[in-house]
Amino acid sequence: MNKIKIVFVLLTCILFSCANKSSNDNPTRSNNQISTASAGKTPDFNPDSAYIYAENQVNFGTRVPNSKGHKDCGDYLVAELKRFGAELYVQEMTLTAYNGDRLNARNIIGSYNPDNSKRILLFAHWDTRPYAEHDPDSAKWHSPIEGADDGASGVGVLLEIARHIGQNNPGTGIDIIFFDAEDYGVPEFEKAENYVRESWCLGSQFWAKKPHKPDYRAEYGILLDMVGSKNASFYKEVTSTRYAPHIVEKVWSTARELGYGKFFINASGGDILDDHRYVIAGRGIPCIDIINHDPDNSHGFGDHWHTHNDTMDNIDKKTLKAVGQTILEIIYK
Ligand code: AHN
Ligand code: ZN
Repeated sequence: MNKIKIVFVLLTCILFSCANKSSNDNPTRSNNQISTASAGKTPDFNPDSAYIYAENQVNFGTRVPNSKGHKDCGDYLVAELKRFGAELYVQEMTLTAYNGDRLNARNIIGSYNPDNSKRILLFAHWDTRPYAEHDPDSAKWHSPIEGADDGASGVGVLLEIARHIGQNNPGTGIDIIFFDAEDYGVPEFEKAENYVRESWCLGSQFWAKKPHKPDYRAEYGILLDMVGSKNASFYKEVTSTRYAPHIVEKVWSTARELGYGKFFINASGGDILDDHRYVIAGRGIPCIDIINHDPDNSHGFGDHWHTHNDTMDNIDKKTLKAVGQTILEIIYK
């Protein structure tokens, strides 16, 4: 009798683990089935995929608004988010740059579980800077940068996160926004009196005034900016700590628990003008910025920042993994 019971229990266990496995591997989405299967288990972020998603962007060439590289890369990002099962919103805009240039721009938005009122917003900018004003060679200041770290890394990590969400529904509402025209700010070689703070982050400024859904709400937002370089250090950015201290703590402590304390430094860094500011100010959503900060550099960023050295050679899969796994842990736990 007891033996029969044991065999029955064993068989039930085996059956259940098979059921879980097959629903995990099943790419078609059915909310109940997949969220049960995924409960409590964070997927394994694959840094090789994130690296390839960054490299694919760089291979389109520089992604300055109005260029062919920009158009092609935007189409690629739309196709990837669709492939990963997101519901797409593409916000097309004509923006005016500090110098009067008219920029054809797109904010590319992928949503998961669009009807869930509990939402997390993840964002990064996908455009690249038209200038390289920190390049040691001043003859090259006026040409656009490759932006492997500054642009492609954050988007690459978010695409790998989208792939997991599409395969393994966490249940929570997730919106991934690739903002355009973040990096068209007044260059430092312009006269100081021509400096305009609002020349940065044009895509997020547009969205903050006119979100893809009226009255859009999210519990909180996380911006990834320059999250790919070797030995990156992410300090607790000042605006993030002011408006979303609980999210800063949650992300930094999660990273530490996962063994990524070398990247996520338990100290305050600079106060950075970035897309998160406009999402906080315009929508009232508490947001943080995970951004590589170098306190020893006069401009506060890595040596390759806004130079022609911002290439895939500086991208390290260990950094992509630290950031991507930490965000997945936050989403799934
Ligand atoms: C400024 O340089 C004003 N803010 C940094 C935001 C940025 C530029 N992120 C990437 N490129
Ligand atoms: Zn930049």
